[in-house]
Amino acid sequence: MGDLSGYKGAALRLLEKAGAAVGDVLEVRTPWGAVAGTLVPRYLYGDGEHVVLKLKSGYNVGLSLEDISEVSVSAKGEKPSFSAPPSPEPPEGLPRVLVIGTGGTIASRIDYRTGAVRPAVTSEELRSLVPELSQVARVDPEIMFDIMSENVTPAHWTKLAGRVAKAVGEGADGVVITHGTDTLGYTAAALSFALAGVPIPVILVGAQRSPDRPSSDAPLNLIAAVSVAGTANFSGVYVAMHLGESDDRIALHRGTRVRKNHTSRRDAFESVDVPLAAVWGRGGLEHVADGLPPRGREFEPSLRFDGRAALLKFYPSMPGALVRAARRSGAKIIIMEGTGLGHVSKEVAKELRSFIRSGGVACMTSQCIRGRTDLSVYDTGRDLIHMGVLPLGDMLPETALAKAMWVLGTGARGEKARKLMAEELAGETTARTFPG
Ligand code: DAS
Repeated sequence: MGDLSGYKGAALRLLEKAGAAVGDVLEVRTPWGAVAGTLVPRYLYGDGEHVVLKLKSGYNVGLSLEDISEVSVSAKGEKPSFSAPPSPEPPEGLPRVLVIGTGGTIASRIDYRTGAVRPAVTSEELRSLVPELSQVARVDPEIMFDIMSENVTPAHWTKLAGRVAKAVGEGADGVVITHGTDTLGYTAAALSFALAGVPIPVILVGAQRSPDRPSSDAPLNLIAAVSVAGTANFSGVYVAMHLGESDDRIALHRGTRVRKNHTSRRDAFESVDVPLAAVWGRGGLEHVADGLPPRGREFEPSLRFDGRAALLKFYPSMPGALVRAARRSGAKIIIMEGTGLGHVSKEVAKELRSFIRSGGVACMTSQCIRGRTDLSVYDTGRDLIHMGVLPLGDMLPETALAKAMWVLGTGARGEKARKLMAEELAGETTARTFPG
């Protein structure tokens, strides 16, 4: 009997009866027609009610036994397995780049035993996934977390910032952080504050399509990130992701001005109201914006984050109780995402007033995303100014939240925290909205 790893119960019996094994090409009859694909292993915690096939397109499909009338083997195959092919040692003299893994889909592969996406751990594995890396830098991989980025917290930011600061002390030429894309912008902003003045490039990178898909953006994003981290003559915190849909150019976005603006496109990330920091093509950096900080700056990082801040999006009919709830949950700074120039209803404004009176800091950003807040145009805005709400100009709401958590991490509260929120510290606000 062939290998049927992970299959159990009725699914196992059905596949045994058909003489199928993992790696075989099967044809499965369903009410909506025949489905052909390669049988992939189930993971340890999977049920006994499904058969999983990898389709020609690269997608996996789980078919419920209820929908299967017949299974036949159309071609025998080999069980898929992953083993790192030997790869040459990188040539001497290349820059040293620490690659920190945090999870997400980039630089990962499926562990068919558990079904989890497992990060590549050793240099060997990383190099075998993206062999070009060997030509670009001496890569030291290190897995710090293995989580989807929606589970990233300020505690993770503190650890990451600490590890980057240590890498600077160890003489790394650059650091790359692989990260899920969903909250990549938040982490980039957070690290921009904690690592303000960092003397080397720190490049965050993700992937919209996992490396086991032919259309994956992971390899090029990673090559660009490592190349820029190792060789760029500028420093600071940036995000490297596809510039367009085609697989040839990577955009470098400033850590405090970047946002994921599309759920699935490879070029989902955009710099908001600022020009790109740089563009990388297969031959190296093709364009670098003027004024980026050089390598080798003085560096006195403040690495700690305190998560007692909240980001609330205003909406028509928003109950004031939501502001009270944030306050009761311990928030010391509330970032509002107001409408238009930065407005909220009277009811919400009233709650913000009492939050401020109790010593809290209330800040206003705009859910328009582009443009800046201006609370002087309408009465509603002026009332907010009078009660002490701080307009944050064109600071992105997510950046404002990360900044608030960093400000609290420094120990600042009340007026001192408000002052820090108003000061430009890491390129989070611009004097003039780009392009005009
Ligand atoms: N859920 C996503 C995350 O970890 C997937 C990804 O982009 O890696 O942010």
